[in-house]
Formats: sequence, C-alpha cells, structure tokens
Amino acid sequence: MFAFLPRLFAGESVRTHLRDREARLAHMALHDQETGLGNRLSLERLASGPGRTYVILLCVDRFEVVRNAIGYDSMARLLVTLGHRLSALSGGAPVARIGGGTLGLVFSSDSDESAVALAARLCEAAHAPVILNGAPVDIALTAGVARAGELNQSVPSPVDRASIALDQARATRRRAAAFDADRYGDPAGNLSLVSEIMAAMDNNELVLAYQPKYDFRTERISGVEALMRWTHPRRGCVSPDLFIGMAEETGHIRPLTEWVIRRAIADQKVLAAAGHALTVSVNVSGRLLSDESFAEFALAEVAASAADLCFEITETAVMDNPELALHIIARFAEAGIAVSLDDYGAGLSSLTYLKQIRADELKIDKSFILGLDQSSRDALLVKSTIDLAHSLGLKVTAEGVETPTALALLRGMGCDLAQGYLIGRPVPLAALTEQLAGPTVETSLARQA
Ligand code: G
Ligand code: G
Ligand code: MN
Repeated sequence: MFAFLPRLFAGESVRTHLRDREARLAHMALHDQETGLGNRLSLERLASGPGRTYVILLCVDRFEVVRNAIGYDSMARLLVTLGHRLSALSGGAPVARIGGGTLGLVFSSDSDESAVALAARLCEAAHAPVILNGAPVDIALTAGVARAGELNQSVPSPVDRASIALDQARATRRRAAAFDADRYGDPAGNLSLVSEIMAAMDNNELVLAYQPKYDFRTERISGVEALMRWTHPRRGCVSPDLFIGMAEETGHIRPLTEWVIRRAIADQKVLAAAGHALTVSVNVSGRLLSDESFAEFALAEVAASAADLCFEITETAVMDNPELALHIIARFAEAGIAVSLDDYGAGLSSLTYLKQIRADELKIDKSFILGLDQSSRDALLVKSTIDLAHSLGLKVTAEGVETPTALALLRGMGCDLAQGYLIGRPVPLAALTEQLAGPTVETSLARQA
C-alpha cells in the first residue's frame, strides 16, 4: 500500500519524477495530441521571433468530407505526412497543427507577393497524393499568409490574420492569399454590402453581362454566358468574386440567382426577336444544388417560358451532397435544361464525378487554355480531356480563349465551342445585340481559325 513511499522519500527520484512530469506538461502545452505536431501556441511563439517573419496557414480543402471518407486515424497520419512534406520544402521549418485540417508554419520573406508565391508552391507540392494503407489519397490545400510583425488593432494575432487570409483566398477562389486589411478592415461595411445586394436588385444596379460562345462546326455564335455585374452607387463596380462568395455565405445567393434566371429568360426573348436564337448559360452556385425549392422555381420558370437554358455548375457543389445534387441535376436534364460542368480541371476533377453526372457539356478551365500556346503539357491535357469528354458524350467548351493560335489549336483538337476575350468580352445586352448584328465576329474568326 505504501509502496510509493520509499520513492517519495528518495529526494533525487522525486525531483526526476517532477522534472519528467513538467517536461511532459510542457510538451503537451505546445503539441497537438493527435498528430504530435506543434500546436497553435507553438506557432504563436515562433511567430513572435525577430525578422521579416510571415505566418502561413494551409488548410485541406473540404476537410470534413475527406476525414469522413478516410477516418480520423488516417486523417491524423495524412496530416503528419503533409507536415513532413511542408517542413522539408521550407528548409526544415517546424510545422504546427492549428485544429481541424489546418497546418501552419513560420518563415521569412521580403514581401507579401513572395510569401504568397511560396505558399502557392507549398500547395502545389501537397497535390502529390499521400499513400495511406497502400492507397493514394488526393487532397488540395488552400493557404493564407500574414506578416508577423504588423501592428493591427482589430486582429492582433498573426495566426488569426493568416486564418482570415485563408478565408479570403477561399472567398475569391485563389490558391493562396495574403491578409487583406482593407477587405477585412470593415466587416460592418461588408455586412451592409450584403444587405445592399438585395436592394440593388430593385434599384437596377445589377445587370447581366453576356459573353459569346463560338461553335467551331457551324462557325457561329451559338450561345452566351450570363455573368452578373453590380455597379454600386458609392463603391463603383463590385466584383462578383467578392459579392457572390458573400451572398453564398449569408443565404442571399438564391434570390440573386432567381433574379439572374428571370432576367436571362427575358433577355433571351429580346435576342430571339432580333433574330438570334442563343442558348443562355447561367452559373448556378453549389449551395443551390441541394435546395429543392430553388429547383422548383427554376423548373417552373423554364416550363412557363420554354427558355433554352444551360446551368453551369462546379464540381465541389456536387461533391458536398452527391445524392440530392444528382437528383436535382437529373430533374433539370429531364426538363430540357442543359447542364455544364464549369471550371473543369481547376479542382479535383475526379472521374467518379464525370461518371455520376448526366451533363451535356464540359468547360475546360481557363487556366489550361491561357497557356495553350506555350505549354505542350497543357495542350496534351486539353486534348486528352476533350477526347475523354467526347467518349462520355459531352460537348466541350474551352474558356479563356485569348489568341488566334489557341483557337486554331482547339479546332484541331476537335473542341466544340470556344469562349474568351478573342471571341468577345462579357458585355451588356445592348452591346451584344449590336455585335451580333455586324458580321464581323464570326467571319473574322472563321478567317483566323
Ligand atoms: O465575370 P467574371 O466575370 O469576373 O466572374 C467571376 C466569377 O463569378 C466567375 O467564377 C463566375 O462563374 C461567377 N459568377 C458570375 N455571375 C454569377 C452568377 O450569376 N451566379 C454565380 N453563382 N456565379 C456567378
Ligand atoms: O468561373 P466561370 O467560368 O463562370 O468564370 C468566367 C470568368 O472568366 C469571368 O470572370 C470572365 O470574365 C472570365 N473570362 C472569360 N473569358 C476570359 C478570357 O479570355 N481570359 C481571361 N483571363 N478571363 C476570361
Ligand atoms: Mn461559368
């Protein structure tokens, strides 16, 4: 019963015991239990060191989905492997886990630009699959960076600033972004911006810009993509990259998209009356693919007007709630609404996704098309994607066609449609009608191609 007493009384071993205990506690205070990597506190300490220091946070995209797919244990091992990889790539910097799927490290850099460039390179490197239990797991990372020494009253912690930068990268669909104090600096202003979007619909501040799509076979403009534009009375032109993300987060995307659909249908009638029968493509946000009452709205509008619409959707949308999304997409298809897989190649682009969805069109992301002239690797990817899509019965649109060379290459590859600044920039309806009235666009393209 008193077996511990002799040990307690032996002064030396008590001290050793206490020292061990202290060391263990100190270790626990600075390390993440699950992975053994450093924790948030350890990162905060590293960030308070001297020098031109930056904090970078990297978060696994769709962390919950991946974790539920592979399990908690495997996720912990995946984070450890990623941590080692990131550490090796940044000269042995210690990597910490900041909860969930977020890893962080500290490094020095001369400017926000070079810090973001490094963050983007780290994200790239993470794209190589991690082998777990003999099977590869594909993941993607998004990163946020923040200057450590910066004095910012509203967000004093550099780790918090990097975390906000990560959100900002996501909201604007960038791989990596630096903390943007101006954008964050006025959270109240951003909130009012959200409520102002609703008023903007009634005040005619929202307009649709239309960007033509050129059909290689008929050598004609066969459709247009509707892109939202908001001219704010004080702020001027607000990028859809900013307000779409915010509208999605605050539950306002549905009324906005309903507005777009009504407007697009009305404009399509105007175009038809002027002799231009064009399919109108509308971007439909992922969140709406699990909203059945939105689907009811869209189906009723299309049935009432016999409109010729195409809904552009992105992969993430479908991945988040596959059953419901696929069900709703199938209903769109039955009602004669074409479905297009937008930004293909920018995300995970899994084959399962292509197999599951009954789509009509695949849009190759502009990042592949912009480099088509220079990169034989991009050309190879684009060609094989076109062939793959064709074998699945999908038409292919290439977006981001800016040069005659790219247009010619795509024609040679058997691409069906082209969209981009070479063919036409997004313009208001009046300007589009004017362009379509002149023979210039199509004949000059036919000559160029
Ligand atoms: O047009 P660019 O025009 O800058 O558009 C930026 C981004 O905003 C694109 O990814 C485009 O898909 C998206 N976007 C533009 N209009 C709409 C819209 O009406 N709904 C949704 N969900 N996204 C849109
Ligand atoms: O994500 P989505 O594919 O809907 O986005 C369309 C976006 O692509 C819009 O922001 C539009 O302005 C942009 N865009 C369209 N054509 C071109 C092009 O030729 N080059 C570049 N850089 N962007 C383009
Ligand atoms: Mn689109």
